[in-house]
Amino acid sequence: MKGIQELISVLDKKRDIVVQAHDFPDHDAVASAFALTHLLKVNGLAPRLCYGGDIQSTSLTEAISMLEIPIAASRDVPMDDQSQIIIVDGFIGNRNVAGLPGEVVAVIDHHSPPIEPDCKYWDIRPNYGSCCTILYEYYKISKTDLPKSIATALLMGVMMDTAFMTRGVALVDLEAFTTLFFQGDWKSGSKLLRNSLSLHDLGVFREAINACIVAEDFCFVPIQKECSVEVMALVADFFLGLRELNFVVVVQPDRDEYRLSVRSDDVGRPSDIVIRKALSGIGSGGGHIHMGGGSIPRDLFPGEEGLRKRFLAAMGKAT
Ligand SMILES: [Mn+2]
Repeated sequence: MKGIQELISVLDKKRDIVVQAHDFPDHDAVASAFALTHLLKVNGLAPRLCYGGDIQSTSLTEAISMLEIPIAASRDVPMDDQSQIIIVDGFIGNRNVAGLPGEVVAVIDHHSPPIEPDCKYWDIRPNYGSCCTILYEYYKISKTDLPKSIATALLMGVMMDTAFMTRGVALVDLEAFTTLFFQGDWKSGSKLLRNSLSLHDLGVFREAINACIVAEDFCFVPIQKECSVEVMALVADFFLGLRELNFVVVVQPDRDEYRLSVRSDDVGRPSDIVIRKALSGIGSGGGHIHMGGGSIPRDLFPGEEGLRKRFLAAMGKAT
């Protein structure tokens, strides 16, 4: 089993260490980065903590201030070619998430990797429901005390990625959930997660309900309104909750690209495999069996109907 000591053994103590959550991070990514930073500090290192892109989620912004997580945008963290970057919860290839300077030395993730990482240390466990569960095990194995704020952050990450223990749950996620539930502040944590939406988001739902195209159990939802990654994910969850639907794709324009959120209730059509097939040659995507995401640059976008047909073909259905 890999763990914190194996990670530390590949780090150069004389060079900067930066723990980075993926672009437009979610609760799982920020909590994993927060927990890892503390664990490195306990071991005498002085890592900095950052994320790529922006934080678009209001509930995550609130969690960061409630738990006093010292995280900053990558662009505001001084980094040079000598910086050692550790990526958590979002490995997209052997380059930095936000394309910043520095060397990616380690990856800790629970998404199936697009390619085998080419770095000194990697610990990828695609069968885990959340990256926070991996960090929970790092604490457990190294017998490190979990401060309440970190236990709460990890608990929120586990609850978020497994949709409160209803998706992609491994036995170890249940163990992490049980332990963290009693060590963290589950009341504040779950309240924040359950209140992720606001009245401002209703317009997006209204548009999604009007625009969705259903073919058997597949629902394609093109949205024109700009919205956050989090709201898009909640729209996808909403449609998957409709009894007749087992596969959902939400697509939405965001500046110079189109973003996608995918959900599947069918292990025969894993989100990550279907999205990679559907976007082959025009974009990139990944994720897990039950949820996935991706993007297509605007100039390669095949149009809404073109994209819907690509998904139908990727699922082996006649178009
Ligand atoms: Mn995750």
